[in-house]
Amino acid sequence: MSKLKIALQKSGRLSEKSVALLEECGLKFPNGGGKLITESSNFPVEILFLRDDDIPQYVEQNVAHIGIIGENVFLESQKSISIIEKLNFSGCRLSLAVPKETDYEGLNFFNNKKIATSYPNILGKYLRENNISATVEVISGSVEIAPGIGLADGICDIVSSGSTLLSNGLKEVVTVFKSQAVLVANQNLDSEMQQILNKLLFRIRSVQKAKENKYILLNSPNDQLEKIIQILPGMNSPTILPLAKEGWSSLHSVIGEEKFWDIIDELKEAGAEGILVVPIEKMIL
Ligand code: PRT
Ligand code: ZN
Repeated sequence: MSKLKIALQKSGRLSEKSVALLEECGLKFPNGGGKLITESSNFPVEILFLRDDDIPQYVEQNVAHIGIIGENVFLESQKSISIIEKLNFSGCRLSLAVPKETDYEGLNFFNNKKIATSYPNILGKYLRENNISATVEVISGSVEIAPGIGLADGICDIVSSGSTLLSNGLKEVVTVFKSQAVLVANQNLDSEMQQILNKLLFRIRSVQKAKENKYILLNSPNDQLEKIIQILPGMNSPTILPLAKEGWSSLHSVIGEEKFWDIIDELKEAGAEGILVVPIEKMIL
């Protein structure tokens, strides 16, 4: 049987989480060994470990059928491949930054200035769309030192915590693009590969959905049940079980974790007690 070839970053910010995602989908792999190609023992996939920048090309050429990369790398590559799922990890932003003492009043600052970046395509498009005429200096690494050594007036680079900018005396002034890890695929997969991909995608979505939601259990006086059910954002009707204690019930439901923090006080005010919020491992929809 043929195998779906998945390209993952060999070593870097995406590597661990990419492998972890496949493992959460139940795929087993032989441990480590620094191999460049490995097969799952219980799912028809083969993993190719590559530099992230090479993945779009491999996927376009069908050497790998799918891959996990940052959306920034996807956009910059301009390859004919498709994003099939956003993966909610390795979030970051591509931002413009200038030396912190710069008197920056708006995007027009960059007119007739030099900007150093490893993302000339994304930046070029952004500048065109905003009618800014700047010179783009393409460099492949350590972009943040460019202003300090007189190569450029500003930079356009990936930022996550912001500490790299800070320690190089720069300040972030514009977010050009928000990025996260994405699953990309070749646009002409044959039906056998598409079938394996669909099976994998179903598992990925179940894992993702589970991460976004929590299982909530609480105790409620019976005369408050109606009110508490109204407070809970209902994705489906909650389970209600009688408690041994007369006049009380236990209520079980699934809610988005973020929503939970918004409604916790309301729940308590309505008389809910013994509230438990527990993680969900898989959520099949
Ligand atoms: O060797 P290979 O080419 O495979 O790896 P790489 O060095 O090109 O990429 P890598 O591993 O650094 O990043 C892979 C992907 O992770 C990127 O394409 C982004 O989608 C995502 N990502 C998330 C980041 C960051 N966060 C990040 N902080 N990529 C890079 N950075 C760098 C940034 O370039 C800057 O130098 O970290 C620095 C800024 O970080 P803060 O936290 O100081 O703001
Ligand atoms: Zn890279």
